[in-house]
Amino acid sequence: MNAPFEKTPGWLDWYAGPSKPRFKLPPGSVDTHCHVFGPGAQFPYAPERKYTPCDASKEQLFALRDHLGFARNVIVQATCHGADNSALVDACLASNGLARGVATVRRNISDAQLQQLHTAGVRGVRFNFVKRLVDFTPKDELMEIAGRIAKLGWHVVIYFEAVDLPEQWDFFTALPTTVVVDHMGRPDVSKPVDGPEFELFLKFMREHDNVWSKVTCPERLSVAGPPALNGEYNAYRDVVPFARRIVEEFPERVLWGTDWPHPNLKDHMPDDGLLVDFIPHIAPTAALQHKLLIDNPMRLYWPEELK
Ligand code: 0GY
Repeated sequence: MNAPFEKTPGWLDWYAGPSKPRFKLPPGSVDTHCHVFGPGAQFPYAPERKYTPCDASKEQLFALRDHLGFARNVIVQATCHGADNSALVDACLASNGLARGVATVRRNISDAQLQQLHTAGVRGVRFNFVKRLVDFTPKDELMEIAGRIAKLGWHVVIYFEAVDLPEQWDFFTALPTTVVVDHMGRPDVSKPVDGPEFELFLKFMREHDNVWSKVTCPERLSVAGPPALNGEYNAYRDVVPFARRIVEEFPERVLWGTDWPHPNLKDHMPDDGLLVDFIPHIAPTAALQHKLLIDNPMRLYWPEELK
């Protein structure tokens, strides 16, 4: 069948044939940030989307999970699907309980629809503040949604750029749920790790113990880039001090994920095996790795299994 959607020009496809990681993930590890895209012929991309991706199906996601050595996934609704969570729900339902979801919803969603999402495995909503990805949603609408999903025990995932944190501070700190920040609030890693911009992010976490961070996306944040020189692992080395700082200061509130299939990367596409090899550089001990990869995600997404 012809693909009904044309990819955005310059869009890079995800990396087929990723390497086997050298770092062996502890059994039960969770990839807490990944997406499914379509397939567009079955789950059409949203009319209001800002990009058209290549397809990335649930079967391909689950194959990557097994290849890398993860046990579970948390599938995050990508903006190209807008507030139509059908592909996400389909993937969660097909996962035999091994995938949870983070959805995008609007204020017109009914309580019954929220309950259906919950039954499918959704445990959070995502609020996106990255201007190239979404149009502005009024804060009163977001706060209303946060209040409703709090009653289901869900959390809010926020995605924003570091420069926007001061402007969003009051809103973020008023959210009534656990708040999970995507990709460490996208620090500019060409600035010092002990400079004022990243310090504000640390203060955000320090002063609000409901705030968690995904220490994800070195490939998106790195200026140094991916190559492993002289056979030694040094990919995305400029991101390491930022992620490690968060992991060491807030070991109970960090999550890790691949971000497969890596939307909107235009210069290079990461080898997901190499991304897994990044983990011991930011979580250098077995105890930190266990919290990052198993204890924390299980507490947030599968708490019933810990009882
Ligand atoms: C990510 C990052 C990006 C895209 C999205 O939902 C999305 O479209 O999140 C991005 O372009 O930075 O987390 O996948």
